[in-house]
Amino acid sequence: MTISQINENALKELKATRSVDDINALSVKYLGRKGALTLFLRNISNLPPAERPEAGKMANQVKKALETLFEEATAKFESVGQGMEDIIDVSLPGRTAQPGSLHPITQITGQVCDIFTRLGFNVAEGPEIESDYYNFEALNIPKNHPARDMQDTFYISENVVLRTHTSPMQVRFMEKHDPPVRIIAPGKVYRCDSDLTHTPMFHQVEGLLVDEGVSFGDLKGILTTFIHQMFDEEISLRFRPSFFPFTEPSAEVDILCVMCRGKGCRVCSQTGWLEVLGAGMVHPAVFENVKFDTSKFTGFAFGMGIERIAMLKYGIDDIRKYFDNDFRFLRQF
Ligand code: 2NL
Repeated sequence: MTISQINENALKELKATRSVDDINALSVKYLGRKGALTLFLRNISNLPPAERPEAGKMANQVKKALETLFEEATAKFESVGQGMEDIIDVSLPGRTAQPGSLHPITQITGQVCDIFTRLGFNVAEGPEIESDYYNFEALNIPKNHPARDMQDTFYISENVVLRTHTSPMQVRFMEKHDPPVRIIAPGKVYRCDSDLTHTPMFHQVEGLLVDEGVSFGDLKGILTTFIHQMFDEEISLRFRPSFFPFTEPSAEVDILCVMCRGKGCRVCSQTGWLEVLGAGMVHPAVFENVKFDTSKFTGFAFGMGIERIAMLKYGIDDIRKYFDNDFRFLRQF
């Protein structure tokens, strides 16, 4: 083989290298102890004397050039990490980031807010850490009332709690705004309770409407419209007498079971009805606390658990699924 053939072959093979290891193997093949170029140099003494100087000069030039090229190629592979730019197929489709989506509880909260916004309600906000006054006292829940018991309320200090309902936002709103008031207050609430149907943090939406001449009939109308829009027009409502310290009269609101439509099933415990809301006419004591004129204004209020609405809407039987953060569950919404 002539020196220029050796040179050509070496250059051709250099082009096909993909890694530092490839370069090392090529270096051994051409420049190593038994390498093509080494053998050529060793055999120069066998050439006719007239050809030796030229052949020697050429062979040493090629050797130097190859040594430089191999070094450069090694440096290049080391700097780009084993020649990634040759290995990466730029024509492949990219791996896109998984787009996120809203948590099912956030989605249901949004739907509830949308329905009430269209009915003329504004959305109120407020702190999750509340004073004893806004969480209890202003809502006619006196000291020593069972709802204040240590086992239900997370206390931060003697007079500071994690809000146990979203009502304090409405009290704060009424302190700052004169009637008419039409608000809903969605958000996280906290109770020291944990089992199949209770988590220490859950979500509520409460609503409040105050104006002249507001009646229990208005409450029934608004809640009926809400349930028909949230579920469907065929779902009837049932109001049962109940008690809350902050409403009088008070009612629990049942809806026809959305699973069996009243026939009786596991979800409604064979009753045909589901308890989904609490409501009532705002207690005068609450109005007095926010200095509303009770001779002029009346109002209704209601509250519901978002997890419960979401469980019924999606047919989920265990509330803890909403808090496990299992993507196999969350991706379905
Ligand atoms: C339930 C029951 C209810 C209210 C919440 C309320 C708020 C103010 C004044 C009067 Cl500022 N009432 N809220 C009234 C009745 C029931 O919630 O079962 N919630 C999950």
